[in-house]
Amino acid sequence: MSQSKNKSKNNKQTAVEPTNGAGLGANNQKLDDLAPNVEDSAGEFLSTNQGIRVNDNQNSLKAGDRGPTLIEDFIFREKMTHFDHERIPERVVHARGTAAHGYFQVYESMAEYTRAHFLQDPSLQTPVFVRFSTVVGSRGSTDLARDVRGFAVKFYTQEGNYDLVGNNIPVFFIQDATKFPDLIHAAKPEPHNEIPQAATAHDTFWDFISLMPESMHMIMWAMSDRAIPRSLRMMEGFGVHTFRFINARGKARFVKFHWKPLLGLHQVVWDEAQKISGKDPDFHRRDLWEAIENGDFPEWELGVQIVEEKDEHSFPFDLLDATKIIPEELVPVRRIGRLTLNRNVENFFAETEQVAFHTGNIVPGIDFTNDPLLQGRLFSYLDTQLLRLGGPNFHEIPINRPVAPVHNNQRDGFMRQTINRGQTSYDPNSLRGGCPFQAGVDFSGFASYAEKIDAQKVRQRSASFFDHFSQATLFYRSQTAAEQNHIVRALTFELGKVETPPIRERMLGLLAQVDTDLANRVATRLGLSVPKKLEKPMNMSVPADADPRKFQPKRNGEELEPSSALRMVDNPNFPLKTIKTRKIAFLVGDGFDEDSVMDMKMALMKAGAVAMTVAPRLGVLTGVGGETLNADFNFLTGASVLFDAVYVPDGAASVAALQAGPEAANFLREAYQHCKTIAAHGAGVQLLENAGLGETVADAGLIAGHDGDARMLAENFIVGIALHRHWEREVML
Ligand code: HDE
Repeated sequence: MSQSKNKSKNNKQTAVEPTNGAGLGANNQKLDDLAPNVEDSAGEFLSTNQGIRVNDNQNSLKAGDRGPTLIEDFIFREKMTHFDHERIPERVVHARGTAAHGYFQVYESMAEYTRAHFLQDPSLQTPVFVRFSTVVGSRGSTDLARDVRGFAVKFYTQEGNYDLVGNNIPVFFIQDATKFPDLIHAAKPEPHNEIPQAATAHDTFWDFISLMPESMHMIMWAMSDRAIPRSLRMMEGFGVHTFRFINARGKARFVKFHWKPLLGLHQVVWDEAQKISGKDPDFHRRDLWEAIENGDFPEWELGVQIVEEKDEHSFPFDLLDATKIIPEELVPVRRIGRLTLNRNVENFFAETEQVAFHTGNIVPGIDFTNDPLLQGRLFSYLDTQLLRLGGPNFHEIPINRPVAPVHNNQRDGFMRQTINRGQTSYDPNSLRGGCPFQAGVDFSGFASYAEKIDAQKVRQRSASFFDHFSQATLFYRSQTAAEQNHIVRALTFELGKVETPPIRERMLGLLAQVDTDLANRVATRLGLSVPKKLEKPMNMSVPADADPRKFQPKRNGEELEPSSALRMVDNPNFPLKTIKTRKIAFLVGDGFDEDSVMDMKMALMKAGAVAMTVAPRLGVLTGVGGETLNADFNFLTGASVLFDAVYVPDGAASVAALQAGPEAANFLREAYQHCKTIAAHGAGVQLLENAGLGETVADAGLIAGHDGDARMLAENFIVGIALHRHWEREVML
């Protein structure tokens, strides 16, 4: 579909073909800005940090060749001191992450809604830096943990930096920022033994959750396949909070932000996620890196849900409550622009590790709301950077530096880079003609939205926040049968790892409020029954002098219609079925049939997929006609969980070589168990049968071509892969 079609004003969801970044200009202002800071030692002498050329980088200076090292050795001391100080504190949450550069372009002017400069002109490409992350694990933890993914976007706009610091799940666990340290302490490894790493499947997390019914909507999302994406390139992003758009006339509207991936929404299965964590803990990081290196630039469309101010109270939930979505059926998501990631970082530490996002980085035309979670974040992000990046000048670090000019009277502090000229560093001044001067609104000066507030100062939560279950139920009931089964399995896994029985029981009590069938299915697997009556009030997150019974969740009474936009399988927002960038394993040994390999490979490549060979050994393989092929993996390095689909080409000798050990059959069985598409050609069909996947297993994702050429087989194979998974294989709990 062409971009121009997408420019139409209607709100209908469309399938937009990925563009591979076509039309991208080289004029990325942020990359130009970074260029002077890039160091390249090619062809250069080794030197100290003072520029002294080093003659011997192999031996420290000693008193005699067997003598003690001399303190005079300034070269050794500088090298070692720098090394000793190489680490900075990892992020307290979202420590594990990966990032890339790119650009954003709006489809048509959004002037009617916002005066933000980067949303006015469809020909303007705004540089961005995007960091994806998991929340709970340490910096070196696995990518495939069951977790929320961070989706943080820094727009380097002409009016200064705008950060949209979102997640891949549109709601959050808690309603008030003051509960965030409790939530994170409960989720992180337990403090006495620092176990488990990057996992919520332990007592403290579920203890906390079981006492906080407001988390149930988020729990449904976190236990769904949203928390185990196939790729960072295949997940949605959300701003979560309700923000404000303000136009040039000062008219404000509420807005929620969405990112819609053009490659669709895809997941792995939990058994696969756990195995990938062992086989390749960098799976998502590698996937993003390789896609960008290969020119398969990931893309998302920015979507907005806009609500008129007069409609603020017309929903059965509160727009300020971050545990709620606005169902797309109530307010459609309008797609207004496109984000393309087209360049990997030069240096992980300098860019990905040092980038500092802050919800408070906004530009004129965008403003906050009173969402109490957002309000707390506005304090936290700046505060955390002061410690993590060592002082108040972290905005000068190249990756954080805006492309808009910075002039103010802030001075000094650790690591100050800017050399501020002049006698004055205060305002007002006359000695410097009043410079730097304030900017009027017409000159992009930021003026906060003048929201009317007339209230008492209270520590209180609005009663409009008390419906904790309606949307949890909505989410669960909007899933396909296979996806519901995954939620049952995930809860069974997580609660099965909980060692304190009352916590499991309390959770079953809460799950029963979401959906009784869900609670019963989990209870059966835990060998428990759903408690008939709850011993204590459900909500234990109440002030000291309050009566907990007054804080019980209330359903608003309206049953919400299931929303197909909430599921990953058959989600109508992602009608495009593509196999672009999918990795297909070819199981091959010496004696393979050349046509059977090449025909399939060409067909897959034409469809944008990547074919890789997995063989009993590495090195050069020779086909039956004498042609050669390089093995990309052997069975130790190339597990089935690292691929989207498997193909066994023709060639009697090749199949015999694969059958010499159990690995190839195991590979196929595992791919089958994970509901992947499998195809075999000619003699390759024998291998399927030996793996117990013969014709007795009737399945659309199991494609056997006894004869004929591989090109014909390829058509069915490609259709099968584009379906992503064959959920009819799912074993229901
Ligand atoms: Fe964050 N969060 N957060 N968060 N968050 C941080 O900031 C915090 C929340 C999110 O790639 C920290 O620089 C509080 C919601 C992302 O560098 C810290 C609360 C959402 C990232 C912090 C929340 C997010 C962070 C840690 C509750 C989705 C990674 C390091 C009020 C809308 C950004 C840092 C990156 C990081 C605080 C809740 C997203 C401590 C207090 C809701 C994507 O400041």
